[in-house]
Amino acid sequence: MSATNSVLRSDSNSGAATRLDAIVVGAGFAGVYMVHTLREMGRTVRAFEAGSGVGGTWFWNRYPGARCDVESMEYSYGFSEKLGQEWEWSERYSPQPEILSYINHVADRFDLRNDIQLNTTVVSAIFCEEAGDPDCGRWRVETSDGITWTADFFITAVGCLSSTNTPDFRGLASFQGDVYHTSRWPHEGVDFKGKRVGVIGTGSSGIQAVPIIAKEAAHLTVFQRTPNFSIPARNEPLAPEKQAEIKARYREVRALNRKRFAAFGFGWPHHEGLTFGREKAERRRVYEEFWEVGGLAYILAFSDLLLDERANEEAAEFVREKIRGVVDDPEVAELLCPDHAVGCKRPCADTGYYQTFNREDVSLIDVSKTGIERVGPGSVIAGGEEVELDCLVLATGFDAMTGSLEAIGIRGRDGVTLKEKWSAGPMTYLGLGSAGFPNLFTITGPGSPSVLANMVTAIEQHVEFIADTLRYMEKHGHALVEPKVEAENDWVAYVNDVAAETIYPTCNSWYLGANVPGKPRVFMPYVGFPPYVAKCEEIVAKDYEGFAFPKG
Ligand code: NA7
Repeated sequence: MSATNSVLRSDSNSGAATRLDAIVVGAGFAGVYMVHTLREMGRTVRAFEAGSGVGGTWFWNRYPGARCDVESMEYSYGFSEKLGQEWEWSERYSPQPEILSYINHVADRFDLRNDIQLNTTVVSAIFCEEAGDPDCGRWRVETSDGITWTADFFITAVGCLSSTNTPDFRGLASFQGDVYHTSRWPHEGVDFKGKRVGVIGTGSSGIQAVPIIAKEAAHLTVFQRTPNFSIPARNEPLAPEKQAEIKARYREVRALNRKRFAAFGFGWPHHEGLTFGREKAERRRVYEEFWEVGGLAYILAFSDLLLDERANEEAAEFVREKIRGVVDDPEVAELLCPDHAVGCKRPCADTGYYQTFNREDVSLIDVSKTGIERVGPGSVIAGGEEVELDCLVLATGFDAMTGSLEAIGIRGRDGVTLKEKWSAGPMTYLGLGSAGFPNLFTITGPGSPSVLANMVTAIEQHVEFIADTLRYMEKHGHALVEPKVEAENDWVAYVNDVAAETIYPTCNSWYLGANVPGKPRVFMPYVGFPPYVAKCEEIVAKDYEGFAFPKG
């Protein structure tokens, strides 16, 4: 387990089995910090990344308008005070290229590139348990370059939104024009000038891309299965004084990050109260205040907004009124008004989305009843219409939270794959590991807050939990760790019970796997980052309650 054990590591990739302390899958925010942390601990580690660069989601999602919906000053690492102080963000919400530059800067600044192998996927990862196998008690990992590696620990850092969801639209292969998926956008960009463009999907990616594509294209048609709530982002340049003010309080703010959903609250109003504890006029003033602040803050306008359906409906109706106020054509406005609870699907933060539908050269087609019926060589047939198109943009999202993990080919005890074990929905303890898969850690795995928290903060908490666990194991002479079955079952039930207290399970969302046909309908993220952190701390204080440390 220590660095000195790992003398067989080869940087030359000569083809010989290569022995490491840990293998990490992915080099986005999670993989990069995991590699850094393990190296600081003196462990040997190699991360394998399918992309030709680091950055994960920010490497792949290069569609026009791609931007983070968490504020820049918050969507960054907190582990290094110096890093935080020296990096300057230019806008309130960072555009994708800036976040990609940041993570590249981190890889260089901490000299991590030698331990990150790009353009490489993990083909299989098998936990060896045969007595007599020289790798018994270790992971044997095969990569796409034909090399077999072994490691004590196998750590996934694959992100929650990385496995692309490309629906099997009838006739898609016959389409003669170009087809793009928002999460696999060409690096050289796309020129839509003079083109008739169709966008399928109105989640965050579609909602960010639509206003920009509309400005360029000859005509844009948006195919909408379900409207989503979108709050104006009110993005703006980040004033140097504001940045300096936050940096002066960085330490305090980073600590707050783990205690509150949104630590900064710079410019965010903060109300503890329940919706109906106030007069109607006062409630409207609060919604208006949050609307003006912009972005995801809106779903925190009142503390029961995600808990009480009646409270939620009032806040949702306020947004519908705003949509009706912006969109000129009342029929189009009605189509754009969601009828689910606000926040049930992740809301979007947009720049000019609803206004785009006032353009003469933009049409909206409701496919809620028909779906996409067929794609022809030069058209899409949906909603009872045939629309002629030169190019098609699929903004159809991801096989979220489990897709990338199940694709890796992870095999634990008795040869069982993670995919088999999770066939009725993901089974994890704390979202960090799964019984029967010793020394496997899943950073921001299903069952942890992940996408319902600030992802970077959630990642840091998980990486540090894993690092502490490795230290604990070394101190106590444990070679293996895995969740106990009972603890895992209880955790999964608890995650579902917590979600059942909220509005989250009341609509079809990727949180539930409802966007992917055939996927088990299970609410995957744990609702509540601060209680989760407290729970993890309690478990550690009780000598890793719920984890077993089996003897080889
Ligand atoms: P999302 O939020 O999953 O959005 C995907 C969109 O594509 C959504 O409107 C879907 O409609 C639509 N979709 C998916 N499959 C189909 C089919 N078969 N036919 C028609 N329309 C379809 O993905 P994004 O990439 O926009 O955003 C993901 C997250 O990234 C986002 O939440 C932020 O956290 C960042 P549906 O709503 O399922 O009816």
